[in-house]
Amino acid sequence: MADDHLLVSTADGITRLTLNRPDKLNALTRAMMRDLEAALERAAVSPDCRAVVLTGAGRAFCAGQDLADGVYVEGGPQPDLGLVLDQYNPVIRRIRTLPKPVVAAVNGIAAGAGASLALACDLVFAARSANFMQAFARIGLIPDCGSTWMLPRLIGEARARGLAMLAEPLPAEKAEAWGLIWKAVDDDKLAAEVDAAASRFASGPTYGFALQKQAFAGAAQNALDAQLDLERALQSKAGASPDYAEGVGAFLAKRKPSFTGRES
Ligand code: LHQ
Repeated sequence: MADDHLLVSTADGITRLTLNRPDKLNALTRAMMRDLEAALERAAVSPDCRAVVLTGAGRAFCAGQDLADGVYVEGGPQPDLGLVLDQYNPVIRRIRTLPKPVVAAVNGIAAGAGASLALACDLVFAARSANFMQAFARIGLIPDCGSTWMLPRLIGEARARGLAMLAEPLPAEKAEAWGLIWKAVDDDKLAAEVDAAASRFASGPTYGFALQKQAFAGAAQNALDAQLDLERALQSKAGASPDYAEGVGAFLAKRKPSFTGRES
């Protein structure tokens, strides 16, 4: 990669993506978003990747859009931020539809689009010292990158509106208590906890996880009746996978399953 604003490495079935502009709290430039999307595309199809971890270098997870990266003109007509979102939205969609689990390791402040990026992940671990901030209102914007969709679903309308309109930092422990994230952990335990989860995913039923993501995506729009049909269709696929045969076989034989993660 020409630039080191995004560190990418894959080992032991886990692709690690590290936002790497620590001096700017990993604020997102358009070049970073382009590289992040490309890295996610590779992770989606690479047989070497069965789980993705997204984190930030230094003291922050991500401070959102880099406000010095051509998104503001002093005194002049303002650029069309919709065009910027043309680069962000594919990343959010890619995370949500990635056929592998994506784990966010929120090591410090996650603000604006940085918070949205974390919340788009399947499982969010955060260091106890980290905060989530819907910073958008501080600069006259609305929450984007999926936050207006995710927040009310995760924590309800009242809290979603409070976070968005007051734009105050929400400490990781409260984020966990509210159900915004999976888990707040001691700062010095974050890496180990995330590694343990990612390793578990990397040796898990990858295809089944992909189907789970499809089921949850469907549930966001379906009534129960339609969701039951969707579950039936997806479960038929899961049940035809070698990992189902392996899982049940291992259970009955009282041994540890060895999942390939494959569809067939
Ligand atoms: C930054 C940033 C930053 C540039 C810290 N940009 N440099 C927007 C537009 C377009 C379309 C897509 O959608 C979006 C969505 C968004 O993400 S809007 C929200 C953008 N983010 C923000 O408004 C947050 C701005 N940052 C902050 O409020 C603070 O930095 C927080 C509260 C995150 C952290 O505060 P501190 O711990 O006090 O750190 P700091 O402010 O001193 O920042 C450290 C450095 O990072 C500093 O640079 P410098 O060269 O002075 O040391 C900041 O300028 C830089 N930085 N965020 N978003």
